[in-house]
Amino acid sequence: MKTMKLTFTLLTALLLAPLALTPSAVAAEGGGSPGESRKPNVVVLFIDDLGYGDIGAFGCPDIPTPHIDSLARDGVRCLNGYTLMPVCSPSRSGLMTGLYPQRYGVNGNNQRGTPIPTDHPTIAEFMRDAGYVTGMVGRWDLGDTTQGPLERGFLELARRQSPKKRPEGDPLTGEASYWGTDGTYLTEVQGDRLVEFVERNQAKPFFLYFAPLAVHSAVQDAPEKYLKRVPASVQGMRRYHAGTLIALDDAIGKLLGALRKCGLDNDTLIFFTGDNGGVMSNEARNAPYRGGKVTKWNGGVHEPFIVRWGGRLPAGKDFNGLVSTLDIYPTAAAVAGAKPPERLDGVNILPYLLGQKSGDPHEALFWRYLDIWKSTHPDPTRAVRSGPWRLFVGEKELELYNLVDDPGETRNLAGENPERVAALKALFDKWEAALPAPKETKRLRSSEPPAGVGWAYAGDRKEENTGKVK
Ligand SMILES: [Ca+2]
Repeated sequence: MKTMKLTFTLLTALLLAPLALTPSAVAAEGGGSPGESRKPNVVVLFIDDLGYGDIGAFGCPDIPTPHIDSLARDGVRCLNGYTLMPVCSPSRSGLMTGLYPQRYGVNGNNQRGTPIPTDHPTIAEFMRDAGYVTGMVGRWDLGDTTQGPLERGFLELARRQSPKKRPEGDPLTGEASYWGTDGTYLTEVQGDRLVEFVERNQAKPFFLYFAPLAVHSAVQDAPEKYLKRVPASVQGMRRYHAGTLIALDDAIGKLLGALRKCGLDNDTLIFFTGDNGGVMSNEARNAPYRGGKVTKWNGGVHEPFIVRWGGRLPAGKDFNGLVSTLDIYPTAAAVAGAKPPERLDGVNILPYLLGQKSGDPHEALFWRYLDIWKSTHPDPTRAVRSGPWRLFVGEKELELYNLVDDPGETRNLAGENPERVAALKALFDKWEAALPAPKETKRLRSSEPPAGVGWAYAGDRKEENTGKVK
């Protein structure tokens, strides 16, 4: 323990010195002796099917999201933040491992159930081993059936209180239900679980991962009380989508209230982003970008991305460099004051957000999405972004767009820029050459949080299950 503390103190001094520790940040480590720096908490809010243009702080004109907007007001708004895939499972997998999921054979939702590496710590395992209480509320949807959240690093896990399928849901897609069999609405329950976790663990450093079902289908489950708060001008499926998003904003408001009440605003680094673009058939808004969930276009992967750390990061600042959900792991490792695994694809973005480093954190970001054997998505996506440029490396043609001048990806400039195309294609080819060849795999199941009410705990910690959900 002494060695750990010494290591932590040294690493903290090295890693956090440039961040100018404020007096309020100096608190007891893990409730220990006063005068030591407390390890900051890390909270990751990873929203399902979130359109770039559906948050007020990112230009949404018609859905109120005041609590999420407050994160941007009090933190850094990253205007070029990206997720790893235009679909759920691989994006979640890559966030947890800090690796492009294609590195271990995950190229789409059809490879759901593929194991994540066993010789590489997940971000939850890493933070747990760095002395954090790790907690998760929400969807997992990655790894194989032996690699659930409690097996891969989370000590505390909110049970799944709603059925996995709506009784009247689409028989093919089996939309997940927001309604519990006991009449509870999932997003509200999840908001309460977030508060419970913060209050229970307020004296210790914690890592909290919130991966809500919202705003994934079935948005028509949104309760009337939220639909009443949707502006009258919002109609059709977007009305239900808006109600679902308003409920989510309230849940995040509950979490922020708990952090404030516990005096943790300046001891908590918060990431807010999404797993993939908004569902176009639900009338989600991905503007100004083209496409959305499952498409190859920028709207499928360009996400709202906010980083807030009270008293440390600037408030109300915009950052234009390329950032990725891959960066969450190494950034969390830096604030935990522990050495990250060597094999990570992201970077610690804090020096960039603080203005200590200039330029782009990434020379390029890459996508390969190959759910090609699914008749509804016949086009494989191979793409690279560098600076303002995004190149699609199609099997038949190359497409080049300048996202600053043409966010809607309407003008293919490949023909006019052969040298740029060649340079970007070389970057992509180099990245892809290091990946295993894609294999078509049988769609498998992932592990999911256990059903019931309340919390489940890792290992031999006490079990708590006060109800059953069918
Ligand atoms: Ca999703």
